[in-house]
Amino acid sequence: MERTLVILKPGTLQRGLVGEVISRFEKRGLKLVAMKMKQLDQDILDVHYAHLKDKPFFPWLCDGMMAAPVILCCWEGFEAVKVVRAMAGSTNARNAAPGTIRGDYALSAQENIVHTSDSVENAKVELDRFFSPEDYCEYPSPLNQYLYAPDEK
Ligand code: IDP
Ligand code: MG
Repeated sequence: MERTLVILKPGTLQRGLVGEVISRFEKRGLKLVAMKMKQLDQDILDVHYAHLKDKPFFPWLCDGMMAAPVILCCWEGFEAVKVVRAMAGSTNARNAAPGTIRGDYALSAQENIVHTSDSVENAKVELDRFFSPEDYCEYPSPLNQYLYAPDEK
């Protein structure tokens, strides 16, 4: 099973949407295997958002990401990276389809509720950035027989 990183951004906590957003992933059938609350700082954001360092909005993005703690989640499932990414919707929430998280809860290109890993390779790098091996919890998944066909692992 694949694993992907979701960050519930500070706005999700500030707006009281943490439970709503987490419940979407739970209801879809994804398995929560690691979770923690963390105050991000500039050093980790310089790495996490290195691809945006030269953008004019980079300082505002970082201010928003440090305005309150974030909730870091690792979700597991068959092809979880693309499934979770599709659930988030377009980066600019005004372009995000209704039914996606951003399309239902946000109106901004910056303040867009969640971060989701964009590829399997980046998911591994990002999970290692925020989680240690001992942060992951092992527990049974008895519902998998109802969620997946035998070849979907
Ligand atoms: P993603 O979060 O959908 O993967 P990225 O391009 O990786 O999108 O951008 C990371 C974050 O930077 C976005 O989630 C958003 O918060 C912010 N961002 C991206 N593009 C813009 C923009 O044009 N204006 C303001 N903020 C932006
Ligand atoms: Mg991205």
